[in-house]
Amino acid sequence: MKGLWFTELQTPTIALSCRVKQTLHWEKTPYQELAILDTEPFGRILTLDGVIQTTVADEFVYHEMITWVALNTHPEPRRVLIIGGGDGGALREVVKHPAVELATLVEIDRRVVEVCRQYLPEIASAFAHPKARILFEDGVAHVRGQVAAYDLIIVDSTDPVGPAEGLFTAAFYGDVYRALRPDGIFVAQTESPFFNQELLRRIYLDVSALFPVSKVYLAPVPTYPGGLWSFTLGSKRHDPAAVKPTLPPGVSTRYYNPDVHRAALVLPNFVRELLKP
Ligand code: SPD
Repeated sequence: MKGLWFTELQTPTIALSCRVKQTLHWEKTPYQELAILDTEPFGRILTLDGVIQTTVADEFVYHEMITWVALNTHPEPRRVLIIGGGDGGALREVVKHPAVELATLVEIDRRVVEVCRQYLPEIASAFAHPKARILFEDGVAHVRGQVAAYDLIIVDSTDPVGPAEGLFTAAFYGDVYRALRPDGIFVAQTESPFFNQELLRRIYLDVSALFPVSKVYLAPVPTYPGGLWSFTLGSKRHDPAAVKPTLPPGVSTRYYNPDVHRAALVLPNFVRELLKP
């Protein structure tokens, strides 16, 4: 293989490699190793500790699906909290919704935001939006201090190792429940349904124990392990499978639409089995 290649060891026995045109940025922040690479197949990519977080080629699927299923389930999502999401993709989607008055993004690592603003402007396009409030602090601590403060809480985290570990615990989900308003909705990225089955099952059962409505839904993200990604949603009142999702006028998306919303909630048998109590 000629040239420079980036390789992510996605599981102990599987790797994804892609050819790199140029390393645009590399640094060690106080939290992690951060790189922006320009790659042949995916364009610019953000990696943290050697793990692909987002690519300009497929980010729209992930960022639309982590936001719009909940945005379109809640009748009036006025106050939205995003935990993590330092590349800005989830924020870009949330501020599109006309009902959103304030989108608070809590990111522990300031450098992720600064570097993405510089190198990934199409993803990091909403940091200066008038509805956006950016806090550089620990998401777990932020949520612990809130009571009935948010309509939606979206956890757009890295994998459950290092800085993000606390975002995958039952204690954190309890704090999220308290931080949500009486008809609030929680959604989190919950890894691969092929390679993280125990984790996905445990999160779903923890979320189901708290929220009257709990769902897992799936979307394809080619650069994530296995290519199929899971999201877990807990809702105090509104059921994403029962609502008739419609995109607000003027909002345009590349992947999400109301049919995709409904279809994403239909699970294959092996995932249904996995989630059985
Ligand atoms: N295996 C990588 C999973 C990363 C999920 N979150 C990415 C954040 C993109 N905004």
